[in-house]
Amino acid sequence: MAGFVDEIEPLKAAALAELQAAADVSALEQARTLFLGSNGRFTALMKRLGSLPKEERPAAGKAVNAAKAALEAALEARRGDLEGRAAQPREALDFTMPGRRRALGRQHPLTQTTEDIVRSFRKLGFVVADGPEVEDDYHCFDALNTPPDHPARDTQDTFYLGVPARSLLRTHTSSVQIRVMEKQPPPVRILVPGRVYRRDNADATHNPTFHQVEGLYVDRDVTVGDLKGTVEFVFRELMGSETQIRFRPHYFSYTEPSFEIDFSSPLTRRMGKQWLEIAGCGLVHPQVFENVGYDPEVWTGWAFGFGIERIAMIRYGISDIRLFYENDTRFLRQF
Ligand code: 2NL
Repeated sequence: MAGFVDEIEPLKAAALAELQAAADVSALEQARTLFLGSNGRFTALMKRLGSLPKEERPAAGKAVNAAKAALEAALEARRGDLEGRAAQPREALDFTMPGRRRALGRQHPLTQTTEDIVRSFRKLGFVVADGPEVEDDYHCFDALNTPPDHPARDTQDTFYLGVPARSLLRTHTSSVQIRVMEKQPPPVRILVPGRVYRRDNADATHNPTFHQVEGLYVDRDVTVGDLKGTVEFVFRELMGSETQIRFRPHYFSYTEPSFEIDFSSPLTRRMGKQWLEIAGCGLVHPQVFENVGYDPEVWTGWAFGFGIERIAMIRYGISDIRLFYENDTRFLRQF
């Protein structure tokens, strides 16, 4: 008995080594025959089981069967490896096939329009500033000289968040200009593009969130002439060299005097209009300068603001603002 059981492990180890060493399926079959075939070495060992004394047979049988099961499992695993390797043919390469065309992405029409606006103002020495979309009512309204009972502050028009206290979603990017002036002394030449929020229902020309760009210029002896020349330069760059602009008197709490800006070009005539209202502007109100700590006796400035969607709609002939937010590639592909 001792002799029989002691032979199992070395024989199993030899068989496993042979199976592992087989480099292909036919070598594996040879190894199998050598150990597990009807005349194989392991089979021979099993045949000797019957000649053992009866009381030794159960333990010896158990040991030899466990070893056989291990060998069969190793055999199947090795066969799987070798067949898997053989089943992968070398990739057939056809070097005459045409290449796969890669679709080129493009920028959203609002991004393109914003970048065109920024590019024009950069030529005049303006730099881009940005700031928080979640604002407080001081930076969005009070600092801009907006009276406490002004309708823009109404909960019907502005998204108030409640937490933190007095917080709201900015209704214009003027709040960023206030923050810049609080932090740096004049002169200032900044451009602030960004997302703004108003409680409007969506329709062809309104959306509760849209984009705006505002500009601010502060220095000594700044005039309405500087303002008008700047606006004209930028709109000609943006809307074509035939563009004309005109200023109409208006009222904003943060500028004095204030103007609405109309423009006229082949684009407006395409829309059946001689003049289209496009922006608002004015000379910065002395109270706004007081609020940020600039001396209004020394410093003068102008500011303007307009909607980016509106500019893009006119440039590209888009009739519904909601198309900008749907991310429908059939729309976006066209720009
Ligand atoms: C519009 C056009 C405007 C401003 C924005 C501004 C910003 C500061 C001081 C003074 Cl910090 N003004 N921005 C000025 C005029 C017009 O936006 O149609 N708004 C309702």
